[in-house]
Order: sequence, then structure tokens, then C-alpha cells
Amino acid sequence: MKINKELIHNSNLKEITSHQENFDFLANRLTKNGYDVTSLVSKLSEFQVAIPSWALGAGGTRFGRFSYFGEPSNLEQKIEDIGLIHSLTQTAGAVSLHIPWDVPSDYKAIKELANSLDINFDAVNSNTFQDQKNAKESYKYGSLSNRSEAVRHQAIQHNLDVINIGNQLGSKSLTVWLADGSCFPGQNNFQTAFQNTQNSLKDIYKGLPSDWKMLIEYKPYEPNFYSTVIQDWGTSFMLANECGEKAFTLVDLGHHLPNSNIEQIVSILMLKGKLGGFHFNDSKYGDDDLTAGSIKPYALFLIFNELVYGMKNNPQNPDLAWMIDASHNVKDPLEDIIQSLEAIQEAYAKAMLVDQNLLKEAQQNNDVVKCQEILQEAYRTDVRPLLEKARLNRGGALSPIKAYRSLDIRNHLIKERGRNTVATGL
Ligand SMILES: [Mn+2]
Repeated sequence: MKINKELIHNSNLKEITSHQENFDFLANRLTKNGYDVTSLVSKLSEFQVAIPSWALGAGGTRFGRFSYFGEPSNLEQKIEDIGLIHSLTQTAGAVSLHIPWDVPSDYKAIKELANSLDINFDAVNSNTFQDQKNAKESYKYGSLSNRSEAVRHQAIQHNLDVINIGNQLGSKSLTVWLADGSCFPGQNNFQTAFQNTQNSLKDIYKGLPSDWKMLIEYKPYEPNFYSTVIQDWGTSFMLANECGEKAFTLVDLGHHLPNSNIEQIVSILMLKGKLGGFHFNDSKYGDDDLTAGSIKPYALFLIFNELVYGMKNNPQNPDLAWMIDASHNVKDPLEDIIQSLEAIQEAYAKAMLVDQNLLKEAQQNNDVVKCQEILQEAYRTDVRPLLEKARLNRGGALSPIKAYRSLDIRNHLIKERGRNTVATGL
């Protein structure tokens, strides 16, 4: 299914007048306060977030999975779903492939399809946390960190294969997330596991094309519950440094212990030029993979405040690879992703409203109250008219969720694909 611009345009007609009133009101206020509204809107338009190929179907837990029906059953349909999200939001102009779940069978056709929907190929993700059918070696006791050289070799080769697949599609980075670790004290030698991982990553790094990046993701626990080899940003940072200048740390919001100060982690990694990628989601307890901004929107804003600061002041840090990494257990996956994109754009817009010069001055004067006022003034501003304008300028929907529902997209997908299709993924 494809939505043409005319359908979206028609769905905007009812709301266009009130949007224009709200936008003019906000734009006047911001302009009076010295903001360049046109530039704010164009920055929002340019901000694109990759959608992982596994996130278009219903997610689940080990207790169960409840389908939303009409799920994409192959890579083509997954890219079509991202195309639907992108036509409404104009913010999802990239797909992040997970291999081996989504190996293209016809590269040329997949590239043409993505191109026709204005979708790029962002980071490719390897998977050494599951055993594949007919695999010679098992990852039960680890992959890149495994005691067995044969297992490590298989995992390294898989990552090199993923690079090769990404290269044919135009990707420029590889994301490595390892489930490696141990469930019980004494099970692993921490130092051996770390050293094996480091050496394996270096072998993968050797196979990285010169214009590629390697993004090393960390996570404190799960699926292993006693120790994880790459448990935190410091471990990832050490490994990235050891690999070389094309290796970076990737921050996934859900991959922190409760109350971690993620904005501080982001800030220091950018100072060191080592923040390469970012995965959005939200959580209450652990790696809950909930909709971005649904639980702690102020934390998301504070993180974006550091990202915006870093993007402006840290030329030593590369452009970031942005991706939504959430799981949709009780919502329609497409609606859930649309909500995440809205929350991400909102936090980004608010962060751009933080008056950095004023904040610096207040910090200089140790005016703690003023510092908080400056941040919260930006946070309390309703920036949604800016987001609407950014979408409207590119032919997107004023209210993507409303348009998705009024166009009855899920039912169209169910008619097209049936009720029993299952998307590959977790
Ligand atoms: Mn992630």
C-alpha cells in the first residue's frame, strides 16, 4: 500500500486553519525573543530517524505475543510500511536492517523500492544473540567473547558478511550489540571474555570499508543476568578507542540501570568525539522498549539538550546515526512508531529553544535558579506547531496519527496481507 500526497493533502484540509493560527502565534512569540523560526523548522525537516526492519511487527515477551494482523511478511513489505510512516511524518527516511532476519534476495529491486519511497539504508545490525538454522557453532555461551575460537570465528565472519550486505545497499555503518555475558558468578572469566571481545572486534574493524563506522552498543543486563561483557558506556568507549578512529559508542536509552544520568554520558562522549549512534525508546524499569517520550519526556529533553549542544560545539564528533529501538506489544506498531517520532521531534525542537548564551551566563554567575528557569522555559513551550509546519512543508500530515486512522491504513494492510502474517524479528 502507498499513500499519495493528494490523500494526505486532503486529510490536512480540516486542520489547516487552526494549524496556521497556532503556528503564527508561536512564530511571533519566538521571533520576538530572537529565534530564527525558519531555521528551526528546516532543522526539524532535515532530522530523519531510521526505523529498524524488525520493528514493523508486533513485539512480544517470553510470555506471549499478540499480533496486530496485516504484519509485513518480507523485507519489501517492511520497507513499504516505513514508506507509509515516512509519507505521514516525513521523519522516517531510513531503514536499519537486521541481518540475517532481513537479507535482501534482490538487491537492485530493494534499492529501487526504498528509493521510490525516499528511504535510505542506515546502519546494518548483526545478530549473534541467536543461533541460526544449520549454524555450525552455537552462541549459547557467547559469540565474539566465546572461549572457543571456532565460535568467535563464525561470529566475526557473520559481521563481515553483514558489512558486505550493507555495502551493496549503500549503508555506511555497522552496529554491533552483543548479548555475551554470564548468568552466574564464576561462569566466565571477565578478563578473558573482554580480551576475546576486543580481539574479535578488531578483526571485524579490519574488514570495515574506509568510509564506514563501527558502532558499539552496550547494555547492563539481559539476556544474561549476572554479567554482560559490554555492560556500559565506559566499556564500549574503551573498545572503540582500541579499535580505532572509525569505531564509536552507541547509546540506547533503555540500556542503562535506573536513574543513570544519560545526558551526562552523551555530553562527555561527544566531547571526546566518540558518540556514533543513538537508539530511542523509553522505560520504567529496564530495557522496556516503550514508546520514546512516553514515560520520561523531561529526561528525553535533557538528553536532546546535550545532543544539540554537542552538534553545535563538538565538530570532533561525527553526525549521529539515529534509530528507534522500541517494541510494540500492545499498540499498532506503525502508530507506536509515529508517536515515538513525534516525541523525538518535540524534544529536539524544545532543546533548540534553550538559550545557550543565557544559560552559560547564568552558569558563570552560579545562578542556579536562572539555569533551571532557562531549561524549563524551553521545555514548557508547546512546539507542536513547528513540527506540523516541518511536516507540512514536505507534504506530510498535520496529524499523522489522525491521518493514519482516517485513511484506515491497518485495515487496508490486513486486506492486502491477511491476518496471519508474521514479521521476522524478536
Ligand atoms: Mn538498541
